[in-house]
Amino acid sequence: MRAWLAGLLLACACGAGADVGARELALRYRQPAPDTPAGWEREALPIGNGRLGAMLFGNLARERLQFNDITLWTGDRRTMGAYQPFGDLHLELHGHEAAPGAYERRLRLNPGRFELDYEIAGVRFHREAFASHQAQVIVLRLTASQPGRYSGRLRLSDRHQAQLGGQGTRLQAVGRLANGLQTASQVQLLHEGGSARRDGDTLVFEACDALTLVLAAGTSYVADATRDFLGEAPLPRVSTQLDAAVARGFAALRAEQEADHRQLFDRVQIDLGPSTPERRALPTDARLLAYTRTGQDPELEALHAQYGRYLLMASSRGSLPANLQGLWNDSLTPPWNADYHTNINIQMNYWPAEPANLAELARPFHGFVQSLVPHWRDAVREAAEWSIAHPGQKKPGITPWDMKTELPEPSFLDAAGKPVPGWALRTESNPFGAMGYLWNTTGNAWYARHFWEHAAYTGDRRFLRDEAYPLLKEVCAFWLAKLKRLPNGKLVAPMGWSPEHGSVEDGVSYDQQILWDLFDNAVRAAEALGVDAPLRQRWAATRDRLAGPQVGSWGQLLEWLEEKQNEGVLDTPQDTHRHVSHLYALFPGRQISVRRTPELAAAARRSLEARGDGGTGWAMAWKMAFWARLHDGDRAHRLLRGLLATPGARAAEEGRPGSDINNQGGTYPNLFDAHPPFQIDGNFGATTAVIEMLMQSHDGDIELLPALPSAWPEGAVKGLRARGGFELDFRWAQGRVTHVTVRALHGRGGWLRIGEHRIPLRLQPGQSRTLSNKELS
Ligand code: FUC
Repeated sequence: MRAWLAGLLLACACGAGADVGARELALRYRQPAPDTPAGWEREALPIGNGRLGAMLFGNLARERLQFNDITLWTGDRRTMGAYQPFGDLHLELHGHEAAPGAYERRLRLNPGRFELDYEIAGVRFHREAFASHQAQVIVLRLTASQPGRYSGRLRLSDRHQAQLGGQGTRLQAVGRLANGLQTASQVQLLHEGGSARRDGDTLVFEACDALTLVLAAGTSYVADATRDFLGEAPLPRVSTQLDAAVARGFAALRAEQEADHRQLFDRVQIDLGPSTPERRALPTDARLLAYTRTGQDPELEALHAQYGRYLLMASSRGSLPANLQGLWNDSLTPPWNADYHTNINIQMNYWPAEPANLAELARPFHGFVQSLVPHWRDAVREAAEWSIAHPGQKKPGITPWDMKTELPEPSFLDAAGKPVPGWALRTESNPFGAMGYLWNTTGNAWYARHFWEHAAYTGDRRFLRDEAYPLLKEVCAFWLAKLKRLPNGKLVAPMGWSPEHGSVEDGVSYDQQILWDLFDNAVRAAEALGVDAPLRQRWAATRDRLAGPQVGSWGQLLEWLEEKQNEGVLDTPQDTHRHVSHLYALFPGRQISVRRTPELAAAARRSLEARGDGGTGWAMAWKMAFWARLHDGDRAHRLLRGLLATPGARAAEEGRPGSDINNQGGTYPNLFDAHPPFQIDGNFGATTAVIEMLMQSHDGDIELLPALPSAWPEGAVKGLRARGGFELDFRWAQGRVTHVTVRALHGRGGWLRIGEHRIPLRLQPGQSRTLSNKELS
């Protein structure tokens, strides 16, 4: 292992100077991002501390730092509203109009910092910005190689007409939205040399040597349904945070942020092999174009995988969970309200959390679910009461945005006509309890999986007992009441919708597979806790009586209970719809496996072949994970080639129509995932799928290199997490594992698997074991 570490250090050392490449884990550009909506989306660079985030453009004479707070939403319990931009810092610098030399802007994933360097008339200018989790502020610092070079103005603007004001060299904006949410932001300008004064809503500075801007912002959102999610006015908290940060000073803030960031980020290293010096030398936008054309840039692939970890750290820490755009949004009317979509998107955001060794970042998702369950229960009760009050009547349905037919509302009454217990989800949701669009009834069980997985990876028994298990139990109760028995004795979820595809009907495969997973997870949870033996048996029996996956006439895995006949492209090999939700059992579920259920795995493969390799960003990421579970590394890698490419490039190459929303996905120059438009789930899904290609632990054993593509013959990873409480480092050469170290966090037994070779682990919690080459072959 030491040799491997030395290798890494060597690689970093080689990367210094002109040849700095992806091993340094940085995105680099030689021009600013245009300050336009497209420039924001595709070229500006994100920083964040899990609650506060900002986008930086790297413009010289007029820079904008656009900022967000993840809790700033319009809407309320009844209306969806949308996730909102907060405000902007506008920095105007005199004498910066000339064309610069030696321009480079960078986002360094580690230590989590935006940096900018340029030269004007022989003066070297440097900027850096970061978001501190501990201090809860965003910091932007500007320095120069000569004194007195900074003269200009700073303005704070608010996107919701907040009251502007200020004191000394501090500006503030205090506001209230129509939904009652209160906001406050403050920025303080610290200057070295020169002078600074306030002029109305603007700060004017002259001949300063260096500037430090410290920004604090917040809202009154509180994760508490009993208070309608509206808490204390944020101004006192925001100004206390700013006072404290200013008192600490730049150097201390920076050191603290860096240490905190590294403590999470450094847990995992991913080396997929070396790229050529030519590729390393390219800025990221040009590098992405080169990759789109010919691939062959494992360091860019590793950078992209690590970027998913960076983005999760920046958008999911201590507050609401990452939304459709993480927490970065510059629009009052963002696509899909930048909301919490329940039928793939928020789940995909959280796929990497456990295997990529960021388990604590899953907690905002858990907290979100727990705080909203009371309202989601109400939604089920209200729907059931409507049915009771309108016997025999059908509630008006909803026509999906991409369909012409109205789809019906399901019922929430049990066989005896009583309301079912528990909660359920529609497809869209906001953080105040409002939901919209069609019901996604098994969304509750999919959310429950995330609680079970957190327990399975971390071994946190208290979490399992107090949080995961009660939630699993309630969702099981909902489904025990709602499942319908067919004449053949099989159980089906009534009136479900295979996400955004086909009609609303009984027993859609997506629902059936999620429910198998739910009951299986609940049984495991009860077993781990040693509780509820009779209930456990009932859950197991229910799981075994669910209508299961079936193979159709052309060898496909059926998406619906019965094969469709004459319903257009549905259920034909011509169907290339982006959702392939009926393969849930393959990933993230485990009902279908190449080893245990080879016929079903073959059918899943047939379905995937037909659906094709295109997709929206998230669809391609999911397909990557499917192929990884099918142990086809080259095919998974082919999906990565499409995903990590200029949006639509793969579709164009395959001659598919340019306007079809289902296949225009890709990656923008700032490495944000393109649905299109920007949607962050594909970033998180791709990180997860890369890990699934290298290691899997869903099927009992911890399997190394289950789907290694020929593009990555050599490589190494450090710090990946496996279910059962293990952490692994391993390296490979010529496609074969050469070194493995397993650390048991709370795990004991278990097996390591490499192909058909299995090695018993026999570890005690806290122990680690390094396997020699001999043991591995
Ligand atoms: C689901 C998907 C769309 C999009 C939206 C946010 O509705 O079908 O492709 O990702 O979520």
